[in-house]
Order: sequence, then C-alpha cells, then structure tokens
Amino acid sequence: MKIGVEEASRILAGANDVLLVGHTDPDGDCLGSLYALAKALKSDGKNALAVIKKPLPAKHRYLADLLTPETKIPPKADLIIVLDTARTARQDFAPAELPEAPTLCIDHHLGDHEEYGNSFYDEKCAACAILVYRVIRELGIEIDNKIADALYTGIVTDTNSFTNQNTTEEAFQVATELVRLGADPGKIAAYVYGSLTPNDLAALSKSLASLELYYNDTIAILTLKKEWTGGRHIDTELFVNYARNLITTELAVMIIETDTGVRINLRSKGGFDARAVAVELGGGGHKAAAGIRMQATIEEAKAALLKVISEKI
Ligand SMILES: [Mn+2]
Repeated sequence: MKIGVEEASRILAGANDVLLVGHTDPDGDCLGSLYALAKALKSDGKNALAVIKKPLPAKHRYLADLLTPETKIPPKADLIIVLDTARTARQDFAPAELPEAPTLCIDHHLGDHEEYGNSFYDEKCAACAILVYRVIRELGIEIDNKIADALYTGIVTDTNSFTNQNTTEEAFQVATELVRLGADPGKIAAYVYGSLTPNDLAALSKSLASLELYYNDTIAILTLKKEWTGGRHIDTELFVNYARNLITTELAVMIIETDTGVRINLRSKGGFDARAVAVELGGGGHKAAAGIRMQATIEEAKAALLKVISEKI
C-alpha cells in the first residue's frame, strides 16, 4: 500500500528492532540512505542495523563506521526497511534471507511497489535520500554532520552532481539544508570522484577504445571485458558518463562482463527513455538512468539491446 511520510514515520516510531536492507550493487544513494536512517534510528534509541552483502566501494569508505558486510542476519526483527528499490528481486538480501517481519519500503523508482506491505515512494524524487530526509525530519530526530554527509551523498550521486534531468528544486533545497547541518560537499566530492586507481584508468582507456556508435551516433556503446579488469571491481559510472557526454549521444550503454553474464548501465540525456529499454530486457530504473542484468555474452547482450533500441528510436 502506498503511504505518506506521516504513516511511514508512525510505523518506524512503533518499531524497536529495525533491519535496513538496500539493493544489489548499492550505489551512493542506497548506501547514504541506509547509513543515514540507521544512524538516525540508533540515535533515537532503537536497535537499528543496516546490512550490506559486499564490502563498501572505496569511494564511499567514509561510511564504513556503520556499513560493514554482514554475514549474520539477526533471526528476528520488528520491522524490515527496504531502501532504494521497487522490487524484491533487486534486494541485496532476498526476502528468504531475512527474518519474517512487516516491511516498509522507501523508494523513488517507478513501479507499484505491491510486493511490499507499506511503501513510502515518490518517483519524482531525485534520490531515495530525500525521502529518508523527510522521514527523519518527521520523526523529529536531529541530523548530525555524519547523517548530513550520508544524505548529501545520496543526492549528489543520484543527480550526478546536480546535472541529471532528475535534478529538482527540492534536490537543491535539501542539499542546502544538509550543508547547513554539517555536510561537507568538497570532502564528499573528493571521495566520490577522486578514488580511482591506476588499474581503473587502464581499464577505462581500454573501454573507451571499445566505443561503438549506432543510429547517426545517437546510441553510444562501451564494453568492459573481465580480462581488462582482472576481476577487480571497477567504478563504471564514470565510464558510461563519457559515452553519455558525446555531443550526439541520446543513449549511452555500458556492457560489463561479470562472472554470471553481463551487467548493463544505460544513461540518457533525458530525451530517450532508458528505463523503457531496461524493462523490456528484465531490468529497471529511471528515465535517465537504468540497469539490466543478463545471462549472456557481451555480443549477445549488444544484439538484444540494439533490437529493443531499434523499436524505440
Ligand atoms: Mn536511488
């Protein structure tokens, strides 16, 4: 059921043991939202635990005091909060891996969120972190500088530093308020955009050389082979933005080879509906930024993508 901020806050206020879960391959918005809400609930005297499966990406290491990979999930909880996803299939920990408990979803993706008992969602919101900000405000919990940093991280990463089409007046307003409360934009930018390794740049140069252009250069496709990264985690957000930033690009595609197939990042300048392409291939996301996972080779994925794109262009 779709609920508002008052009802979401009332549900949270009534719980004591709260387990917070995000989506697979959590991004800055997911991690920032997990961190901020867990810290706020803890400071309010609750037993709140935010769980992630994989180690934090290096660029978000400033959130490590509260977010470490969890091996033991508590056997029971009063409430499970799912952040930054509209679907259980996208959860970092699947429902079967979690204790039985009422679920509250807080999210900004398009979708009916019907899998969740209660959902506070708004697809017009630039970041899940803004919805978490509203909940913390409604609960009357103080926002310290760590919570402010985490929420600011969500806004700055999901708007691509206030440059994506989803950048609203509210995104600026909440970011301004978070800076007033102690968030440090320069520090966060240094972490988020300044954590590359020489190996990252070597992989980037190979990926950029793989550029293929279709439909009068409006569709830009980059690939990233496992052999170029040696299996290391690479921050592909940067890569796909290079393809998006071509003057002719309407839709940028990044196909990343994984152990089980491929992961695909789609980014548009706003005119082309990236989500519509993703949904046809089993993925999801937003109009300007979407993603897909497929059990396929890079070439198979490229062929499937180009077929769907050809019907939409
Ligand atoms: Mn998000």
